[in-house]
Amino acid sequence: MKTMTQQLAAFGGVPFLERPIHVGQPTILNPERLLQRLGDVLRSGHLTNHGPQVREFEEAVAAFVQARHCIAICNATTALQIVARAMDLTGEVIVPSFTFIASAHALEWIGLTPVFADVNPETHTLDASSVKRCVTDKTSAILGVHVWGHACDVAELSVVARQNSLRLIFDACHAFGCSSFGQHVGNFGDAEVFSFHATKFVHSFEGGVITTNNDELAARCRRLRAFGITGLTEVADAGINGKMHELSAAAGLHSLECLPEILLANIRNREIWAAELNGISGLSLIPIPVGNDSNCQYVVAKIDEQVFGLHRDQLVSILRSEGLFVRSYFAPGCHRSEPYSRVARHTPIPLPVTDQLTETVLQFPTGPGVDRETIQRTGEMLRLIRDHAEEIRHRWNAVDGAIQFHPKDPARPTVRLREAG
Ligand code: T4K
Repeated sequence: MKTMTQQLAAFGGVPFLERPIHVGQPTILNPERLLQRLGDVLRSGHLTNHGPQVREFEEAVAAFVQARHCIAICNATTALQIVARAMDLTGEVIVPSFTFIASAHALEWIGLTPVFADVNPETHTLDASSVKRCVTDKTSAILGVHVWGHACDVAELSVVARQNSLRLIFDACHAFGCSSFGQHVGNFGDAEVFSFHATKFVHSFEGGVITTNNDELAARCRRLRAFGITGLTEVADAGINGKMHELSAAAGLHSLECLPEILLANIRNREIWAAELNGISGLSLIPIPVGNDSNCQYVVAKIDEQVFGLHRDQLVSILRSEGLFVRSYFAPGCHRSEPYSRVARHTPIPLPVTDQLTETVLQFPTGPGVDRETIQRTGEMLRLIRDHAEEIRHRWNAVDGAIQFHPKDPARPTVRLREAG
């Protein structure tokens, strides 16, 4: 246990974790079973193009989220594009800036204009009143994001969509297995998109799905994901290759089998993180919104710099140097990222909540690969850091911000120089 600030790895001490742990570390609970599934696919000779694994995966996901249709896609970014095309969206689509950049890029890549609205400070999801302020005669849709698995305020967004004749889509990439007031995510709006990227709760290495209860929309999405081909020689639409392949679907099926165990680990870890952060003034866990059942895939906390004594980026750097690879998703926000920051039409209104969250929010690792002891030892370190924040600021300035990074850190996080206070 570290008891003095000079023992912190940032200032030359020994990192507490030689082998780092990551936010989004992929989970493979039963490698033998997965290898068996992958081997079966290879031996079958059916590698892609609507094979049995993809069909089984689609059925399993549809049954799990209780949606009428599930269309498997090679990744969620492409899935968002296929949905937008299937709806013939034009002009502007209102989307939160506080999301992974793919939510915006998916639209930009197919010639739509992402227009950024602000989010609710408690849930971090799209704020309907902010959305209203962004609607113009060019707006064709709203793309809400169930960020951290927090379901958007679907009722309010549906009203705005209806009143303005807009389509409503949800980026549910963080929300597989989540529900809101008893209804599974996957059934909201016109369509929802899940990601099964390797870093997600349930994963297929790379992958995504579209879920919808709209038969016509589902049929068009299916067509668009496979070149728009409808028969041996007939082409009905300008489609793309967005197919998921069989190995991916097999991995997804394996991951689905493991879901109960992963969920239990996530819930257990969240409770341990909550206990450790409790009482650390200036650092608080973001609560799961009322009415939500969460997959607890993200453990999200917020730092109050005035109370804690350090900026979020300083804390992130200090923890990363210890081998605890925390993240600061989604700084700096899409509206402050290229190419959107250069073009005013993307950000017609101020986004004060987004600007605040992108400076203050951080995520801790979780999943079955993270154990109680690691979280508890991190808690001890967080208390040491908070109790010695002033001394740390002085040390930080003494080394001119040139703190030590963990040898295995690929990120070399942005170091901010702070005035000694
Ligand atoms: N919408 C939202 C709201 C999203 O969050 C995302 C994706 C999308 C849309 C698009 O979905 P996809 O098109 O990807 O299906 C990661 C993921 O790459 C990305 O999928 C995810 N969101 C985002 C939130 O997180 P990075 O840049 O943080 O990934 P990376 O490479 O830093 O991985 C995280 C950590 O996990 C690394 O530190 C190392 C570890 N890792 C990662 C991979 C991939 C491993 O140990 N092994 C691995 O194979 O974006």
